[in-house]
Amino acid sequence: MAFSLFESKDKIINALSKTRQDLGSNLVSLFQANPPVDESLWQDIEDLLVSADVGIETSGKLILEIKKSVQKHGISSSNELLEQLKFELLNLLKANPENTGNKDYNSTPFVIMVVGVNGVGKTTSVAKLAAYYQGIGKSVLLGAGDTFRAAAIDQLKIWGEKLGVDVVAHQQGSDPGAVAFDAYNAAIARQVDILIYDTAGRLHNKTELMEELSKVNRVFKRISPNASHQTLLVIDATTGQNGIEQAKNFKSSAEINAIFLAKLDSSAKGGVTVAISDQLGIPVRFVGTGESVNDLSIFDPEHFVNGLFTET
Ligand SMILES: Nc1nc2c(ncn2[C@@H]2O[C@H](COP(=O)(O)OP(=O)(O)OP(=O)(O)O)[C@@H](O)[C@H]2O)c(=O)[nH]1
Ligand SMILES: [Mg+2]
Repeated sequence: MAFSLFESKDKIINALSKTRQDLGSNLVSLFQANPPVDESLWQDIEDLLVSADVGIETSGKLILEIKKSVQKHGISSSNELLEQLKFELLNLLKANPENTGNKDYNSTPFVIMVVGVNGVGKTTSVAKLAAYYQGIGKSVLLGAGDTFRAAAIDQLKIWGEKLGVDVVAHQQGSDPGAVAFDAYNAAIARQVDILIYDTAGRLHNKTELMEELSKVNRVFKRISPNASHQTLLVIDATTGQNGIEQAKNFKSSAEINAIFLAKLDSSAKGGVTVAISDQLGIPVRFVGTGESVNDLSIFDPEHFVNGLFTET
């Protein structure tokens, strides 16, 4: 599997089709009508941004920046305004430098713990990440940390078989910390590059479940105190602004290093990506672009902004 498969511009552009229909096309139509630059235009732009889940705060910030450029550069044509909007969107997406980077691992085995609320796409994303890392020549091991349901363990094992990746799993109902301990030690013994550890879906307001994540993290830390691991939060793009709330809550009880934005292809609320970048200070690293194992794209701000407005 080629590395470039996951950097494909087309994947992001295709996955943005619903958001583009709702946001990009409406913005383009708005500007094509060549409206006077007045309060009612700003309001229309803001309404469109908010309806695509860019969020009130982030939309307000964008409008303010465009207004500043309008004053500074004397912009008056609709075309220039649209270009300025794209520029400001890109600025927000790039504000977090790691959004553009591809630095993933600095210790071996590098542990990626995948967390998030129920049904957001964690286990599928674990499989996609395994395929991605295999594709760039890394050896991968999976840890079945969702011991809550037997089906969850089986689901991961099936992916493991398909990908030819081993899965460290215990019985249903066993301690996720013990799975973490065994999986990490196995990864060390086998000199595996990347250990991807799946977790059970949890509501961010359930304190004891959030505490369980810290416990698992402590297991990894205890085995290898100096290693810097990654906790990757999966957000379901179809939940829009609700995903921001989830992330804020996860962030308050766990150190989240990166975001995997799943189901962008099913969402008309892809504008939430801009809000995530602006409001959370956590880089969006990966985007889920479909249900198959290859439907992963490395997040690229330029491709994203481009894909919001055009199909090519
Ligand atoms: N369209 C689309 N569907 C996705 C994507 N990622 C995951 N899914 C689907 O979302 C559903 C839930 O996926 P899972 O990976 O089981 O989600 P989970 O977070 O592990 O769920 P729990 O373990 O029950 O909390 C499945 O039907 C997946 O096929 C994506 O990027 N695009
Ligand atoms: Mg799961």
